[in-house]
Amino acid sequence: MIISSRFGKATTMIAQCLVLAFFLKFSFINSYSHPLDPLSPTEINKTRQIVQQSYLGAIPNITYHFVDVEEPNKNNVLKWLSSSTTKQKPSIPRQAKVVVRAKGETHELVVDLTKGLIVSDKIYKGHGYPPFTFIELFKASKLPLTYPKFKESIAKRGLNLSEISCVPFTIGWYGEKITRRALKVSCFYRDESVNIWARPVEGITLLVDVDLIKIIMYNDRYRVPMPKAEGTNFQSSSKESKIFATCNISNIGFTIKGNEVKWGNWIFHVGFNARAGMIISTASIFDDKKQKYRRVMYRGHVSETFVPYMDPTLEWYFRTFMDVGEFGFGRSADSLQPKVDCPGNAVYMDGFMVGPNGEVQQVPRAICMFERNSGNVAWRHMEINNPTKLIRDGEADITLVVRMIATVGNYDYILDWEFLKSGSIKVGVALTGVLEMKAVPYTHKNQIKERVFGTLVAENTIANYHDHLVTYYLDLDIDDNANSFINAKLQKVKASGFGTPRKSYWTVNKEAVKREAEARITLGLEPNELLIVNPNKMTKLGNQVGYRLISGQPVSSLLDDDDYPQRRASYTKYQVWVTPYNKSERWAGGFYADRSRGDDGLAVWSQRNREIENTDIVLWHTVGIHHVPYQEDFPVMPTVQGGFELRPANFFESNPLL
Ligand SMILES: *[C@@H]1O[C@H](CO)[C@@H](O)[C@H](O)[C@H]1NC(C)=O
Ligand SMILES: *[C@@H]1O[C@H](CO)[C@@H](O)[C@H](O)[C@H]1NC(C)=O
Ligand SMILES: *[C@@H]1O[C@H](CO)[C@@H](O)[C@H](O)[C@H]1NC(C)=O
Ligand SMILES: *[C@@H]1O[C@H](CO)[C@@H](O)[C@H](O)[C@H]1NC(C)=O
Ligand SMILES: *[C@@H]1O[C@H](CO)[C@@H](O)[C@H](O)[C@H]1NC(C)=O
Ligand SMILES: [Cu+2]
Repeated sequence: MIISSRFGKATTMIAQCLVLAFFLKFSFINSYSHPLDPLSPTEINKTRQIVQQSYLGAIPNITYHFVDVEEPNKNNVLKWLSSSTTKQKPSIPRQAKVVVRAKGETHELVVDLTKGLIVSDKIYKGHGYPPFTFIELFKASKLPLTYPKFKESIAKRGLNLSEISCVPFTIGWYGEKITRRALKVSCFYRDESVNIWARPVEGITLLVDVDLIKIIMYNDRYRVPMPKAEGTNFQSSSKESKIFATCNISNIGFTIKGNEVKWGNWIFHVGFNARAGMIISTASIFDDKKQKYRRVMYRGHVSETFVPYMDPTLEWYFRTFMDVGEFGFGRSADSLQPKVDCPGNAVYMDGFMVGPNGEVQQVPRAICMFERNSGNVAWRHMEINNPTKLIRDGEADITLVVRMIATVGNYDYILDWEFLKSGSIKVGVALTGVLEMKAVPYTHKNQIKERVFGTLVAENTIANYHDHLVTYYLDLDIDDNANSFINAKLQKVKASGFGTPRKSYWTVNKEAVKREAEARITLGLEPNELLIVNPNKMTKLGNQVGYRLISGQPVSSLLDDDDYPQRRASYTKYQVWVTPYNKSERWAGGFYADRSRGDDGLAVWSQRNREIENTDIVLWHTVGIHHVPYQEDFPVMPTVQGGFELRPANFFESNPLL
């Protein structure tokens, strides 16, 4: 417990904290299970065992690229959840989806953990590859250090080879007929700085064939001065006043049973996998008036993240990352630092996934959960128009936050799901970390005569322009599966025939969207309200029950439709899509994102133009920023906040807070 004693009150503060902590009613019960639970360490071990005992085990050096719980049949999960006794619960086979590579082929397996068998084994023949294992990434990053031409390049630059760190980058797809699993490796200079990104060894391109673990192309085109180390460090010596105070822990409390969380009027399930990271499932809210839990969301998680850099030169053009599919937010999940990443009252969950050889990898404190007194007002009012007394009332906005942080190379994505007692869910994406920087000869802006692709943020350092487009998968089920999507347009009407001097007003035209094509929405062009409603359920007053998407600042990719990275991430042209539910359609950029060609993914599925009215539908929403760097983003950038809100819209009979 770290409490500042600057005010000489340390003892009393400790006493208060203990008293408050006593009221914190959270508890863990580990034995509980839920069909959407992530695979436990034991289950990951067992998966490996089953695979190794099959014919695959006889193949030397098979590598594990993905292991997750095989998505169970949704209707069975819902039946399982709604049955009160074990007898009534449908049996849901506990199965793992496994992607391994053996003899240069990608195998997709379904492993039944109860039967102890591989129940499905397919070789994937399409384009694209699963993410690299961390051993492959590690080996690729070490190759330059023993490569004679690279050593020569480093010596020519007068740099010390033992101070070089190299980082592997995925390379996208640029129309090649045949692709290999390959990475480009960029190298950086530490030498008195921990901020490697600030000191790139510019001008070198180095291509690694990952199956061969071999450099297959090397090009040293130009030399520029190494940016200086001074001013690049981001570590701070003093932590005082940089952490959350332990007090005040509020006393409402929450319960965690296995992976299921109960807080306020909410109940939901928190999962984790290597790809999406944190996954929120089966979220329902208790309706006081109806005295029952009502369904809001079946599953929600990050689906893909597109980060294209805007520098078309030889050493940079390929940097057009799809962080979720190529690396994985779960695999990039960092252990949360108590009181820095999450406040003192947070509780933590570990994450588990598979390592390159099928072993269990644990991320301690991958997810945190905490109650937050946001300092906001949940509602308030003062009424002066009562003859006898003035009335003033209100409520503080106390919320529950579930958080993880993915550090994908240079960037840190802080991903929040915040539950409000008003029924809102706020999804937060905050960006911090270090910019990707390019070394240049210039120390002042007035020296720059050629085209550059970013901002001069330090001497000899340009931070290149780029986007962060984070796409969410939101399988909302408002009161049941059968839902419709409404793009309610606000339209101006001429006011005539009313006998008043008003000339105009606006009204709302609500119409359910019939098919996928009309559900591709560019936000910000016209005022509109986006709703997911249940057309079969009305409030007592006859309004369709629903939830509304309140988007953040609209952002979409500005690249040409036929530019290669854009073809792979074509779903980023619209901020909103709606598709009918299909359990295998979850990854907006396609499952095999590495070197993908855009032939799988949201934009392709939506081309079928299926009906989406009064059926089980999924909402996709992209948030993010066009990142124009500024000097303040150097050497490490202050967090930029973004996100969106899902807010009840005629879901309750009246304000649920009262
Ligand atoms: C998984 O297997 C490894 C090696 O076989 C063992 O050391 C570890 O304890 C196992 N973990 C669990 C949770 O079963
Ligand atoms: C398997 O890996 C070992 C050790 O990394 C290596 O010596 C061996 O050549 C590999 N075998 C094949 C068939 O790739
Ligand atoms: C290079 O770096 C290593 C360790 O980082 C150091 O021991 C060595 O003295 C350096 N060599 C030169 C020539 O500066
Ligand atoms: C904690 O909250 C209680 C009640 O809201 C208040 O009386 C107390 O002063 C707070 N303590 C600290 C250290 O902020
Ligand atoms: C579900 O999606 C996959 C992938 O897009 C597709 O192949 C399959 O036909 C779809 N199933 C249904 C029932 O539409
Ligand atoms: Cu950025």
